[in-house]
Amino acid sequence: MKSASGAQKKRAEALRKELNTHNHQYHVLDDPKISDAQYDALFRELQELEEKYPALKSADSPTQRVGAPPLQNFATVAHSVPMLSLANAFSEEDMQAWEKRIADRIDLSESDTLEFAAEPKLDGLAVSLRYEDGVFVQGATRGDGSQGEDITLNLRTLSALPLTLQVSGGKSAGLPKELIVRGEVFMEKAAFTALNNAQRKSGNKEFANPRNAAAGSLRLLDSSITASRQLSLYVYALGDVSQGFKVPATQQSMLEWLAKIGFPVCSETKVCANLSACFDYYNDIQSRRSALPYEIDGVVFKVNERSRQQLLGQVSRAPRWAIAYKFPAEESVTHLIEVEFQVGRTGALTPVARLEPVSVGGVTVSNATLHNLDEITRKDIRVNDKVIIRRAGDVIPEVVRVVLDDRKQAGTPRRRKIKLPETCPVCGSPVEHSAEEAVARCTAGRGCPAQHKEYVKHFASRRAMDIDGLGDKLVEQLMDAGLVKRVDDLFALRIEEIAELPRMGVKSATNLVASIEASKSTTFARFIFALGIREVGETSAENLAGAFRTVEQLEAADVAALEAINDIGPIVANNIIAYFADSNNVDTMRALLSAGVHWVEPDATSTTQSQSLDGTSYVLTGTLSSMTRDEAKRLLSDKGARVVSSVSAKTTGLIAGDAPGSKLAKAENLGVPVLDEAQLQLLLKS
Ligand code: JCF
Repeated sequence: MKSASGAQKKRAEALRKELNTHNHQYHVLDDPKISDAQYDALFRELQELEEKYPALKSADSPTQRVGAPPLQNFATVAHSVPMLSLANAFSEEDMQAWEKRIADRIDLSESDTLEFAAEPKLDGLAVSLRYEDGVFVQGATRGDGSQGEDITLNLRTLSALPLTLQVSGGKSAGLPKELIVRGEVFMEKAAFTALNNAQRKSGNKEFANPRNAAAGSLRLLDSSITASRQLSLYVYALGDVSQGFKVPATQQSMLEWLAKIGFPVCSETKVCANLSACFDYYNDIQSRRSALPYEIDGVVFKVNERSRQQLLGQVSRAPRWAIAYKFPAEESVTHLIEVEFQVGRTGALTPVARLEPVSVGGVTVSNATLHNLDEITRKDIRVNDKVIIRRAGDVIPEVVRVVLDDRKQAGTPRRRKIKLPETCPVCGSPVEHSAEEAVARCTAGRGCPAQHKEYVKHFASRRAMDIDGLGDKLVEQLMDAGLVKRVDDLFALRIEEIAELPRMGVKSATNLVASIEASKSTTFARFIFALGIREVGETSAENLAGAFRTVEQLEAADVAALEAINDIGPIVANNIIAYFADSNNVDTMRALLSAGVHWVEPDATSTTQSQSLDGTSYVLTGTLSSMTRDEAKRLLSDKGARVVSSVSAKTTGLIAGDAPGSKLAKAENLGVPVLDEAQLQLLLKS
């Protein structure tokens, strides 16, 4: 075999260095400097060189991230500095007690303050990473804290893990000879969903949660499978560091140093000046929990000064200087008492689990959605099962899975399979379950009281007629009392009759009548959306309102005319025809118009003037502070812009609010301009 020339050796080294830098730009800094294609070309060049001259291969080569031949078993790694776990706090009182224990031990003088470093507590797998002369040489799991498993080959496949560390200004002068860094390997929510979809399609076992998916992926003997999983990493602590190396004095400056030499560090870390600032941080993170791209189960607080950490030391396996302030659990176990079917606006039957009440994420839950029958079958859920309930953020609680082991327990109640009812549980009409659809439906249409009630709720809702103060509960009360039999009855309601309802009074009744009156002045698009035609959502309603100027024109349209409209296909076109073919619908619509529902016909001059964003397309990501994303979408559409959901090279701009998702990286990658909220405001004023 030929050996590589000096020039080839140099080239391989240069390629490795360049690829490692771009990898860091992309996966750690979220700031790619070259295109994917350029990266691939460099990667292939290195791969070819290494294949031709295997002697050029090195353990820190980016080509080694693709995985190595499978292992028989993992070797054991001894942690010379033990990997600690964390004590937990569950309340502000627990936190106050923790602070007091610290203050008692370090003798704070009057003027002394106790600073804390805060970071989200990631729900993943703790790892220890060893670097020698700036090169990654070994990685291990926590194991029991003093001994873990050698998972070096698996860790090498993580794109965010630096294979070589960066030092500005030459050689490894700025680095300790030996450096052990600790952190958490985790899977982002989006990667987890994608993985489970792929597992389902290929008939493989799905993972219960991102934590299990991350742990399962890291503990595979075949690292080429690990390479195919999208695992992320954040580092947060040090293990051994060579004698004599000066480690930064605080937790926060240590994290900054780790980031500087190439490690991924969570961008949410922050210094809190006192305990009250810690509580603010905790509350802020908790409120943004569901919008974060990864799962967290609390906040880790650490005494910021490392000298004080040393002074405090540890008890058994947990440091005195750190604590995990946990969020209330989002998952709980309870007993599934019964399954009932709820009838929605379109007649869809949704199975709902009646549960023994249980606290989930700090809220008592006694109902949870089971989505549809396919989901029930897939998860094999039966009445009397022990089930795991999940309530993430503000979403409706759902049944995640069955505790299967409980079925084997003697003395537990008999399980019963869940069957779809043959008739509607509300009106008794036949239920239809077509082969193409996951959902089963009541066939009675608005003749079914349940469907009708849901329709009135839709009519009053914010995106439809926007009747302020008329929520779901009040609609139920009005309909149960017989005051509203059809939507147009809303416009004939009198203050006295509303005031009679439970929990209402003259004042709230007066307000309600005023907002019903105010809702009469609407837009054609909202009116069309409020009619509740099957599958005519807000966007279709807007397109229809733009294409037809009056109700009469819309009513008279045939399938061809409807299908000519942007985003209206044959199914929706037929739904519209069917809607106007039903005389009940037409009567109701006429009654609404006679009751005074109206809108201003857009005139030709104002449209041309306001369509300044015609022909542009925007994507929204993250949280805006001055308006909701829906409002931003409407304001942009009003100016003629198209608001789409994913970034492509053709996108005019990405509008990024707080905590933007992966769309930001994609936009930057494609060179799509990124606008912040202030720039959005300017755009809307233009
Ligand atoms: O995010 C975590 N799961 C996490 C775990 C963060 C930390 O800063 C930790 C930790 C476990 C031990 N720090 C220590 C000392």
